[in-house]
Order: sequence, then structure tokens, then C-alpha cells
Amino acid sequence: MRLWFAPRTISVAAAIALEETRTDHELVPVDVAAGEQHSDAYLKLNPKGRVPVLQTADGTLLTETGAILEFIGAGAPDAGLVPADPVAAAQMRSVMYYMASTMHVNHAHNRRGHRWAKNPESHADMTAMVPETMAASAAYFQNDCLQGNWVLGDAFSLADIYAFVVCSWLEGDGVPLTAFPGIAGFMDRMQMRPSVRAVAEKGLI
Ligand SMILES: N[C@@H](CCC(=O)N[C@@H](CS)C(=O)NCC(=O)O)C(=O)O
Repeated sequence: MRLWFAPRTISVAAAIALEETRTDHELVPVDVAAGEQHSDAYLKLNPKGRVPVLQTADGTLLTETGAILEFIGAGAPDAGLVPADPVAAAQMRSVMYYMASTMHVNHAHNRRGHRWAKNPESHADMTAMVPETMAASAAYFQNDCLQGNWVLGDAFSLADIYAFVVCSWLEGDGVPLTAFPGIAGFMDRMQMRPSVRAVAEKGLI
């Protein structure tokens, strides 16, 4: 498999899942700061101009972090990243959908206001709201999603990987982790996992 990624972006979640499942893969860096995601060559991989993209062993190109994580998890059932129980699986996906649809979008308002508004004053207004909206998302994740060590209590799952990357943006978005000791502990546990250490050694986080 081949993963197109950029450091510190949501694409790191896919890299962690590949490590968790010991899936053979190649990493292809995308220079997002230089706008490589908008190049003709990259748009052929992902017409949305975003990272990540995962190319499967048969050449299929997958986009959207949640879908990519599910694909990686399904290919390695022994890793246990997706619970067999349908209720637990739905709880896991509930957190993943929240990360994708709400918390990641809150974060994007920091520097990507041009997606939603033309007026620079509107961008500044959106940026000013980010510490508030990200703190609200952090409170929801800490108080209502984390059920002990992980989202599913004792069982580590794809939701933890997704949440880890999104929560790694909190400090940069003006939300100190000292205000969220539950998340701080979760981040410490994640950082101790060999998968996260491996991607850190490669400079992804
Ligand atoms: N819903 C997509 C969002 C992907 C996304 O927004 N990626 C960001 C990095 S975190 C990106 O590629 N940004 C580049 C840009 O906006 O030009 C997913 O979860 O895969």
C-alpha cells in the first residue's frame, strides 16, 4: 500500500493505523505548505486536493480518513481495531464521524477560512472563534466520548487513533491541555504506543 501524507495533518491517523496493523506500506510526502495538493498530478489521485490518499494493493485510490481507517482495520482483524459488537462499533464510528464533521472542521476555521468566506474580516472572525469551538469539542471528547483509557473503555480502536491526531492540534488552536487532564492522559497513553512512536521517529508528528 502507499499513503500520501503531510506531517501533523489528519493523514497521520492512517499512518498510525498502518503501524498498528503492521501493514506493509510506503509513505509519500505531500508538500501541503507549498500547495502540492493542488497540482494536476496530485488532483488525479484526489480531486478534493487533500491528504490523505491511500492506494490499496490492487491500485484502488481511497480518500477520507474514516474510510481509510476502516479499510486498514478490516484488512487486519487480528489487530482488533474495530469491535465485533455492533453497538460498540457504532459508538466507535460516532466518535470518528464527530471528529470528521465537527472537530476537524472547527480546526480548519483557524487557517482555512477562505473555504467559507471571501472577506478577510470574516476569516479573522472565524479564527477568533477557534479556541472556543475547539475547547467545546475537547470538552465533549473528554467528558462524553472517553470511557476510561480509550473511547471504548479498555478496548483500543480506530476512534482513538482519529481523536489522537485531532487532539494534537488543540494547543496550537489556543486550547491548553492543562484545562483537559483527561485528554492529556489520553495523549500520553497514545504517545507510549509503538505505532505512535514509529510515526514520530519518521517525523510525522
Ligand atoms: N475529510 C477529509 C479532510 C482532509 C483534509 O482536510 N486534509 C487537510 C490536512 S488536515 C488538507 O489536506 N488540507 C490541504 C488544503 O486544505 O489545501 C479527511 O478526513 O480525509
